[in-house]
Amino acid sequence: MRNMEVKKALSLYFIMGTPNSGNQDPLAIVEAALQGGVTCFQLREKGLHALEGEALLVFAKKCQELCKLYRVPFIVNDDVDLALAIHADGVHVGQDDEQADSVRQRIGPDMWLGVSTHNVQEVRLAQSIGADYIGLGPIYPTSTKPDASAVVGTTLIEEVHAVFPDMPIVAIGGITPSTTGSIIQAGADGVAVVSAIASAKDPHYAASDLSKIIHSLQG
Ligand code: 3NM
Repeated sequence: MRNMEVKKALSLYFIMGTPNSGNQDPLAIVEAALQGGVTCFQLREKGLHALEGEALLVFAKKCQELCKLYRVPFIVNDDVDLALAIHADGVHVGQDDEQADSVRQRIGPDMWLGVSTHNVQEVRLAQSIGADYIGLGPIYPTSTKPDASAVVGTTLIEEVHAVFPDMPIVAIGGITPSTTGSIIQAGADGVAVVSAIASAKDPHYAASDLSKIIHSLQG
């Protein structure tokens, strides 16, 4: 069942673009994260010196190849044209990106659609247009997304999980190994992180540490 497949993939959802890689090789970070046990990868190429055009296409294909090797879904943030061009497994959009209902029409029924949400009303709308999962955040303050909206805390996870028990939920924003437990306990199916893995001294260790914590809680 697709819902279960999506929930499983959300367990440890790694998000990255080249601007998040500091002075490390971005592809090496992606591979280390996959080796460490991330269960989904999203290419989010945003910020200073973000790749565009052909360079973005080439990088996206390399990320996608790595994800295929590790049998992990490959999701593209925002850029529906890119996702369609390379047959990504899914697309993730925010509230400011292309309207989610038009994205669903463009990508068809098979590709996964994820939508960033910040309150119950946005979750209801996301569900009505056929989102496969929702991102909920920022749970904690984050410096990775300068235009992030107000911090929502774990209480919003509990609220959304109570109202939409079947909706796959991934929590995002400032999540670290020490806060992962409370997020899963609040009802999220997983955690989405950028800096906890991309900015770690050892991304492989960081991913496997998070993976162990999540698996110990999910059983
Ligand atoms: N979206 P980090 S917060 C990409 O609240 C993104 O929708 C957010 O990065 C939202 O794990 C965020 O480094 C950044 O805090 C998450």
